[in-house]
Amino acid sequence: MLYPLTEEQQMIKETARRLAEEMIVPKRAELDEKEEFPWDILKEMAKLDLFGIFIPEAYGGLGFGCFENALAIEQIAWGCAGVATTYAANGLAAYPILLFGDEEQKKKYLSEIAKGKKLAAFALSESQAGSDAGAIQTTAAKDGNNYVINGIKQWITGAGEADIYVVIAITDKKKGTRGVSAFIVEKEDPGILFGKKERKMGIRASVTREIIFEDCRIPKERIIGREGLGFIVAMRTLDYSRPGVGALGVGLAQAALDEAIKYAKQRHQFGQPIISFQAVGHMLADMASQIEAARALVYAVCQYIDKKPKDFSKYSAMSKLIASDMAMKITTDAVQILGGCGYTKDYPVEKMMRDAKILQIYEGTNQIQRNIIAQALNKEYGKFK
Ligand code: COS
Repeated sequence: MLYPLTEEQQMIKETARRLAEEMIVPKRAELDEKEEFPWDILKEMAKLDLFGIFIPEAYGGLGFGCFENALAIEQIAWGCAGVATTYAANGLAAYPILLFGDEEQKKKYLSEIAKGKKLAAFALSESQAGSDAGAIQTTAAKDGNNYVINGIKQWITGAGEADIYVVIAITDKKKGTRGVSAFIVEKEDPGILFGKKERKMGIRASVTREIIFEDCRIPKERIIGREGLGFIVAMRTLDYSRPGVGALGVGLAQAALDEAIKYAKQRHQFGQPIISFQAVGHMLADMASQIEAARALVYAVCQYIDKKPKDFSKYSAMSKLIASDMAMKITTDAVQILGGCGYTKDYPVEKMMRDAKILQIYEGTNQIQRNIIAQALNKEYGKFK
């Protein structure tokens, strides 16, 4: 469907698409096979100004919003969901600074992120704090003009490669989620170490590592917002970034559909191309319809967020939920249409199916998204009790 995009939006979309076609698609199988971090692609993204899309012009960005960011993520994910994860996770880590950082922090860190000079990573999860984000155990103790961080973060996208880390840690255990704070840690700070690199099923062009903080000492000015605001910083950040996961799902599913149609037109069985069989045609029709529905929702939610409403957690969760479940289904169906070929590494759809699975898990499992939506409904309809 032709969405009415402005000239700038069209340019962002086309720039990301061109990068995907010319640089990402030719390399994606190798990146996946070798679990290689795509530094050369990231350098090109920096040249194309793709890292600064939603960062204000005052901090070196392009000054657009969530929607334009989603347009870029979608096209990059059409090329490779692993590369798109690396790209989107950098944006995820920029949000806490953008939303809650002070002027100094924005000037220093956002401008480096916007220009692609430094990569950023968001460190919330721990081995015992995945869905239950409030159960983190990493601590940040005030010591004079410093905070001293101790603990282990797990499954952190970009860890080890990124230079800037937004770290969520406990500053006052007695206060529960109100005793949690957010900090900026630099890779060069003393006491930050990187643990094992996870060997993943998919999105293997992105890196996922543990981060170990051993008496990691940072200046007290690196706190984001104030003490006790960290849980809200993390939750708001996820509200902004989850539609990006939706966009990633839409791009990935579109790529799988494109492959399935191409194959169904050239593959002959019983003397005709398999696309002419109703069984295959109906599968393709369902796939195309579900992609358009998810795309419409993701775009609408992003445009709603860009109007800066007070609360949009429910819609953000819906866009992530619908588009990621859709991507899992469409990539699985694409493998089915390609049959035996689809199950081999000679065709890209098996990678797409492996890549899609994580979208239902990261940035909050889809079970958590349903909880968020159900909780919001309960609250909204409470007045009718
Ligand atoms: N925006 C602003 N504030 C929010 C918020 C949001 N989206 N979500 C929660 N809060 C506030 C609540 O209002 C509450 O504030 P008060 O203390 O003032 O009442 C506080 O945060 C605690 O909220 P809640 O009680 O709902 O927290 P829970 O511990 O029950 O956890 C969920 C809520 C499940 C939503 C949260 O833990 C979550 O999102 N988990 C998934 C984490 C995740 O996505 N991990 C992926 C890795 S990060 S890439």
